[in-house]
Amino acid sequence: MNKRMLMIVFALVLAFTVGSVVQANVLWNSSFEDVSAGVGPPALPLNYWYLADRGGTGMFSTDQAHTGDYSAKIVGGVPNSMKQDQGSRGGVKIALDPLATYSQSVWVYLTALADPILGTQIYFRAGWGLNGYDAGATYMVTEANKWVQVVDTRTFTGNTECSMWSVRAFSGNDAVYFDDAVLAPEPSSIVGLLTGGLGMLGFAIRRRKA
Ligand SMILES: [Ca+2]
Repeated sequence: MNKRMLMIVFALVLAFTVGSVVQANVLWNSSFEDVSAGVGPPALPLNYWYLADRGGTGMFSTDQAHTGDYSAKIVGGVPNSMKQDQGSRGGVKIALDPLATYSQSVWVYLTALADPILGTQIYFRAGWGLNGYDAGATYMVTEANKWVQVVDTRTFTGNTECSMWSVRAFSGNDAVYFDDAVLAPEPSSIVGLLTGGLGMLGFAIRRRKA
């Protein structure tokens, strides 16, 4: 195998490695199937997830599940809100690239609509440090008693001291179920990274030849 072939193979392996690492969902226990003892404050025994200072109670539940056996059930709280964050209060740090474009989504099962016409508001938010928050994304779910997926694409603009990610439903005292939450870089971000990586590789090769 000549040097050029080796370089191409190396580039492909690099591309594949970077691609697989970057594409991963950065949320822990995103399908709520790991019901072992919770990491984080004992107030919310959802492994890797906890209530976001909004009251109410949170639990793993087999009442409803979008996939597997479990979902996260939140009753009460203003709003019904759960999150993962950087560990300042015992949570687990998630790896958020503050400049990347992310796809964020969650499946929601509402047991009632907060407003019979407008539906129930779902709100995503990412944050940096203790008080730095990105602009949130708001959606209205207009159907109850079925699983509905809420999807958003967003470029975060926070600083590098990330991170926390939360999802909320403004559903009052009606039970809300969440399942299969995803926070993952968009393919365009991956393409950007790959292009940059391959560009640097080309630059390195040219430098070697020069
Ligand atoms: Ca599940």
